[in-house]
Amino acid sequence: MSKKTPDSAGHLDTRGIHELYAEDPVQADRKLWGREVDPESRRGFLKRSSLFAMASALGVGSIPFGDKMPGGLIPAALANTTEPFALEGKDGLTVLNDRPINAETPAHLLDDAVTPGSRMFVRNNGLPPEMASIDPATWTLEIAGESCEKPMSFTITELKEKFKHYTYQLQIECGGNGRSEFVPSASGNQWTLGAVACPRFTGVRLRDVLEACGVKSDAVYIGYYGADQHLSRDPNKEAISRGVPIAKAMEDESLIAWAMNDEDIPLLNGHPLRLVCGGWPGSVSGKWLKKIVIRNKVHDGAKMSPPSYAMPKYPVAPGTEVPKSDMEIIGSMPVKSIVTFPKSGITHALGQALEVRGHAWAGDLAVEEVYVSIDFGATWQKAELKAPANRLAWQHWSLQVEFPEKGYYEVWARAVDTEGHSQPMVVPGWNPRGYLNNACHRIAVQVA
Ligand SMILES: Nc1nc2c(c(=O)[nH]1)N[C@H]1C(S)=C(S)[C@@H](COP(=O)(O)O)O[C@H]1N2
Ligand SMILES: [Mo]
Repeated sequence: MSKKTPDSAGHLDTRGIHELYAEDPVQADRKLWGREVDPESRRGFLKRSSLFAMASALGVGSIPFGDKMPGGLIPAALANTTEPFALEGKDGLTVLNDRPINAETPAHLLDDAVTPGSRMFVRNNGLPPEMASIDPATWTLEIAGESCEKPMSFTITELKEKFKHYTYQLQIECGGNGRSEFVPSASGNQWTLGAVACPRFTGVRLRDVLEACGVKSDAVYIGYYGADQHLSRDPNKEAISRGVPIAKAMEDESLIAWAMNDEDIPLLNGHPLRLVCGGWPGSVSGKWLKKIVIRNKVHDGAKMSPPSYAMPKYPVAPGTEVPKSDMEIIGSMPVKSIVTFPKSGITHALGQALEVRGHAWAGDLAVEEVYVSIDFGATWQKAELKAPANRLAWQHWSLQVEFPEKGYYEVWARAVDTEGHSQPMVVPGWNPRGYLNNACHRIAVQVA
């Protein structure tokens, strides 16, 4: 971050928000909320008996559905400030870490139907290649591995000439999106809601390229390698090298892409070539793609083995230590939605309907229904839901919401997938690394 300065040993300050809280809660509040917060409210002072205290802390007259507000809930209104930060080519992202660079997009900046490059989150495990070192004209992609019949190498021009081009809008969400809400906290980037995007990618089908190189009958997985470096700069170590089962790799929508929204892919998002396997944890969509291996076993690259990108096979109590042998690799992501309009914290005039809208997605599945509540989940109204642009694209939903009287409201959104799974209203299954939090997003609206 621009304001950070190295300490005497030359280390940048990349402490997470939890460490900051332990050290200096007032500073941490300023960082998280953009202002000082009453220590009581920080702890979640919101017992029903203190609704009056809460209303005054929020600077509102009343909370019409306060009797339905769950005890201990921290009001969404306290979480609506985000500090913009300048990251080249990005606009308004919140930076969570600068070594490696990790930045998420505030929900209200994800309002576009197709996410522009400037608003696509960045999740780096290592050090990206420098722009000056990338020459798309000489960049090569190698296809190899023990289950590849004819290992080959292609330039980007060859990929473009030899294979048919496809364009799909594909949803990518980091497996750790929402991690910040787990208690006890899980280590890693404290993503809130914005490690998700749905740009339009153009490239060739992974399947077509793999088949041109011959997929042996014993193939079960593919793995990728990118041109980024391990944080240690040790050339023998990979920052990350993950992959997907062969069936996912062979899907129509699994792409080797060179363009995003009809332009070069932004450097931080994988220029000049990346893999895109929508609907799965973003970590399977390798950036700065140099090599793909066809494997006769589950790929064993960096961050492929539990606890990385893995969940306990059974529900565990918060804080439990889970043996690696009891964890399984995450596949399709769960159903989820966000409210992208209005921005949390707005004031709205009583008597006028408010258009509330956002996106919803469901991993490999589609979203069947989206519901909205303005009374802390006591009742739900069905939103209008559009079909996806194509399979694995997010879907847009909207609803005209009317408020019965003045006061503080929260608008909650809840999506249900085509197999009937609903988003939970509270943070679901705690897990050691804080993955798959698909709890309902809620925004604060003051009706005056
Ligand atoms: N080579 C490489 N590919 C990578 C990563 C990385 O650090 N290096 N991060 C992965 C993770 S964890 C995610 S969530 C997505 C994020 O894609 P984005 O940074 O373009 O948003 O890229 C994936 N692909
Ligand atoms: Mo990720």
